[in-house]
Amino acid sequence: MSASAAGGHDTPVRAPSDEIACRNLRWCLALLDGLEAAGMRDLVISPGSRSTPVVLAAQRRPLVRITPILDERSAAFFALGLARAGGGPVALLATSGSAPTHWYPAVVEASEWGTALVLLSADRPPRLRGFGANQTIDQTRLFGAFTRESHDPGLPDDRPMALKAIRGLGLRVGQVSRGPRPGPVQINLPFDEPLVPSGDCGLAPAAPPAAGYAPRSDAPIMPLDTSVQALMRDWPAGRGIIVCGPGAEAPGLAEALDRHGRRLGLPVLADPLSGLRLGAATGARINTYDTLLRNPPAASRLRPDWVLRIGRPAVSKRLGEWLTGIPTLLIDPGGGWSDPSHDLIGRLSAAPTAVIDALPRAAAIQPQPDWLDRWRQADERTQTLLEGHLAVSPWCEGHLIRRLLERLPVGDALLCANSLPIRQLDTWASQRHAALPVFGNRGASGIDGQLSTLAGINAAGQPCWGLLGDLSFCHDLSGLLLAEDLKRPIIVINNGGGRIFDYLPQHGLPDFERMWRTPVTPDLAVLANAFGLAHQRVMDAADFDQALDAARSVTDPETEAPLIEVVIDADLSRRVRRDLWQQIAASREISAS
Ligand SMILES: Cc1ncc(C[n+]2csc(CCOP(=O)(O)OP(=O)(O)O)c2C)c(N)n1
Ligand SMILES: [Mg+2]
Repeated sequence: MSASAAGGHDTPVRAPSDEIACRNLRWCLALLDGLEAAGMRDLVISPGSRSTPVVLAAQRRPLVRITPILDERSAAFFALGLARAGGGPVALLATSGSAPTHWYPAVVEASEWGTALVLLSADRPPRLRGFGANQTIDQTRLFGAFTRESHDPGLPDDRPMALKAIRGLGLRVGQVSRGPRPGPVQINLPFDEPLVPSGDCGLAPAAPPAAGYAPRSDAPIMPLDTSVQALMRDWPAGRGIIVCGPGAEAPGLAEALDRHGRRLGLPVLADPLSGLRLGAATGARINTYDTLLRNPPAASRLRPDWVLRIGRPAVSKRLGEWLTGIPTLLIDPGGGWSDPSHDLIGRLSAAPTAVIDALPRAAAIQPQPDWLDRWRQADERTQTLLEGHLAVSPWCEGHLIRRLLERLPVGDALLCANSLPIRQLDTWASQRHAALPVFGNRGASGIDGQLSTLAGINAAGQPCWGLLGDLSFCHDLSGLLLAEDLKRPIIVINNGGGRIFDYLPQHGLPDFERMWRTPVTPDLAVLANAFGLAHQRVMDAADFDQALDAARSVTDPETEAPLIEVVIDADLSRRVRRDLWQQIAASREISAS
């Protein structure tokens, strides 16, 4: 019930400061909702001011039992006992400053024993840290190696995505605290003042707390950490897709995906860094998703009910946005939590091939050949449109990438740098008969260290070509000292600076060229020569073919590979790319898939 409905008046104008207090409250409600979904039923608090938003939220959660204890050290040992006897996780809450440091001995004990504690340390806003503000210390990573994870999500934010994220964090830390290696997990929670709203923030009235102990429900709808058997049993209903992100590749996976993907009618979207994108086409593989999802009717008709993801989130931003909100199952043999949209409903640390081989045992997965056919049709039509577009457009990255993929010798690999090169590769690397290992530093997506990484891959015995932007090349000039290890050509797309920014909202801001695009002035030929590398500047397709042929004809292992500088007119390239997207959006054939 809103304030106005309760009082029968017009909606009161809320003081701006109340916005902060209400935001704090909504943030904490979402966090507690996530923690409850992971089985948290007990919150042990010690009195304080900064922690107020969490207390106010907990008072609105009838399933949460609140126990106040003055001394934080004692509170933490009490929580430890609760968790030991009743299972966990049990949450602890303290105000900022020295308060949470008193949890330390109990945290150490919980860590050594393996007891599920969730440590909620309220904090002052980050802007006050390190400036002598009252009752403000560095609370991040306060417990060092004694917590399984420690998070510092920043000030509350009540936009829907942020609330979803903090709920997801609550669910995650609750799960992590429970195992497979149970133990304490910290979330540091900074809050701005005011901490107490003057009204009810438009929220429904709080339900009365449950009498006595609430029955503990340890399991969310589907346990996040699960077994293959449980995963197959609880598989969601409806139509699904498999997304293979960066690093997905595993022994036997390509064959398993081909076998079961086709039989079960499951489209397999293969990221350029998945190791599964290129090579003999399999019947279920979809490569042009980043492009075809730019067609709104297709994007809506092809939306699945669930996603099975292997590997890290895909390079394609468009795919990531489109997948947001779809229940996701994650297979990660390393036990990772790559879930940036907070949509996980199941998570399994297992060999991906074993999981794919088990798919036919999932009762909920009924073969749906027409679903896969629809995807394949959209993929083929997009492919045709891409070909037609390349045939008539002026020299740009599409031509370069297609030609490079045609000519890269079998057994060689390619390292593709951030940021436009990997995006262009995502668009244009859609066909090649032979497999091609593609490397990319997509863990943190830096433009740093590309030449050094390339030298390392080559030094490991994998002949590897480089495809870099002009800025990423210059960022790692000292990597050219390793030129001896660069056994294959380095292709540098010189488009006059960081042209990825041309596609971002910063484009057109005052001083855009100097502040964002930051073109480099040195002549790449001079740089290459200074490090003993041959240099060739390429202006069109014929030049490029000739440079590739010349590079491939060098068989002397003592000869260092050349630097091939490909000059691209970035404004023209951007127009070509925009044209393509418009054509895709308007394509009736793709819409009808
Ligand atoms: C180490 C690091 N610094 C800064 C960035 C931010 N950044 C992302 S892309 C980019 C520009 C890259 O320019 P270039 O290599 O020429 O590629 P282009 O975008 O022109 O294709 C920058 C500075 C980053 N990702 N990593
Ligand atoms: Mg550039």
